[in-house]
Amino acid sequence: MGRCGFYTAGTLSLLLLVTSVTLLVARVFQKAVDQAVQKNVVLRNGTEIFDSWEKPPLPVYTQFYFFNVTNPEEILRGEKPLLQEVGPYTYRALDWWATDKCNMINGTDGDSFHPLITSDEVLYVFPSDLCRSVYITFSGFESVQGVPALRYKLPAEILANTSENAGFCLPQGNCLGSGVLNASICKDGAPIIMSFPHFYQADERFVSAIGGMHPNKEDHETFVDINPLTGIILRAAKRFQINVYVKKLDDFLETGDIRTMVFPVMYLNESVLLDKESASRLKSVINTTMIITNIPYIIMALGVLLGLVFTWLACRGQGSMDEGTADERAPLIRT
Ligand SMILES: *[C@@H]1O[C@H](CO)[C@@H](O)[C@H](O)[C@H]1NC(C)=O
Ligand SMILES: *[C@@H]1O[C@H](CO)[C@@H](O)[C@H](O)[C@H]1NC(C)=O
Ligand SMILES: *[C@@H]1O[C@H](CO)[C@@H](O)[C@H](O)[C@H]1NC(C)=O
Ligand SMILES: *[C@@H]1O[C@H](CO)[C@@H](O)[C@H](O)[C@H]1NC(C)=O
Ligand SMILES: *[C@@H]1O[C@H](CO)[C@@H](O)[C@H](O)[C@H]1NC(C)=O
Ligand SMILES: CC(=O)N[C@H]1CO[C@H](CO)[C@@H](O)[C@@H]1O
Repeated sequence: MGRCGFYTAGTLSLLLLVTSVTLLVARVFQKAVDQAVQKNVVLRNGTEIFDSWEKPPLPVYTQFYFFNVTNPEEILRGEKPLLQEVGPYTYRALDWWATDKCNMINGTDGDSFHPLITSDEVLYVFPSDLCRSVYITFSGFESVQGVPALRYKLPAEILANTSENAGFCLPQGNCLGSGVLNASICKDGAPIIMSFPHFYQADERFVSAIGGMHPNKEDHETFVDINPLTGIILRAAKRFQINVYVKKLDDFLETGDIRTMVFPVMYLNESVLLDKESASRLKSVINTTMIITNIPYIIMALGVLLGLVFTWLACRGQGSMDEGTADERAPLIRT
């Protein structure tokens, strides 16, 4: 009986260890999970996730901030404008915009962000308000309502005065500087200049030309927190500012003295945040996949445990065998 258990434990332990290593090397469970995620999370009509995302559970809020001019007469006389931020005026974005196309949060429909995102990826999006496609890059790990997320940000290079962006300077060669984009070409010729709020990440001269600009990362950067397993957006804030290009027109007495400048009109912040109920649903999906991908380690742990039993049996067997011979020797001596 001891001998049988001894060999069973040894063999089983070896088998389990070999199995677990094989499973790990072949990434069997990892692949199965990845496949299941791809099949179920990618939005196709009929899957549960499609139903929930078709009527988006995450409300998109748009907050508008306007700049109140506090010294209009002085501006006309050529002085530096002093602006005061007023707001926010908050709207549910889907009630506000006529079409979904106006939302950068287009990513939530699974088009822009695929499942199984890794941190070295660069993701592309097309915010229609900017009239150009942009990319976001990984910046750090976050947790949204307990759900793990990768934070992606719009890098400063997007609006920087670089050779890659030279093609956006219209007319050709007429670059305005870092942090501003002449969007006139896609705004029916209106002198619209896009930037980040308060000229965040723009050349200092844009900030200092206007009184009341206080750019800061916390309030004015654009970011999105994505769950890497599912590609679902957990939290996001898209923030940009609309400015008009004001030009000194010598021919008009009224505006003859006004400065030439990029004049802020308003900025907005479109934001979403995963609600608690969706978070707990997502957490249970993530936990299930975690357990499944850890099955090889569980098998390995069992193998190690049995190996310990085997060793223990082996050592004890050695001891009892010595005792046995001693016992056997004893009567021999007696006879
Ligand atoms: C999804 O499929 C159902 C029938 O299978 C159809 O009635 C519905 O219009 C489809 N929805 C979309 C958004 O394609
Ligand atoms: C804007 O500024 C004017 C003074 O220039 C002031 O009377 C008005 O109340 C301000 N509006 C808001 C919304 O703060
Ligand atoms: C933009 O960059 C180019 C080349 O680096 C430079 O010559 C030009 O002065 C810059 N323009 C502005 C407005 O900063
Ligand atoms: C912005 O671009 C338009 C053409 O799209 C051009 O006519 C205009 O002069 C540009 N504005 C500035 C300030 O460079
Ligand atoms: C939107 O951004 C503004 C500043 O730009 C900030 O004060 C506000 O809290 C943000 N709203 C949300 C919901 O993140
Ligand atoms: C749901 C939604 O907003 N879909 C839009 C995403 O963006 C593409 C263009 O990039 C539009 O064609 C879709 O209608």
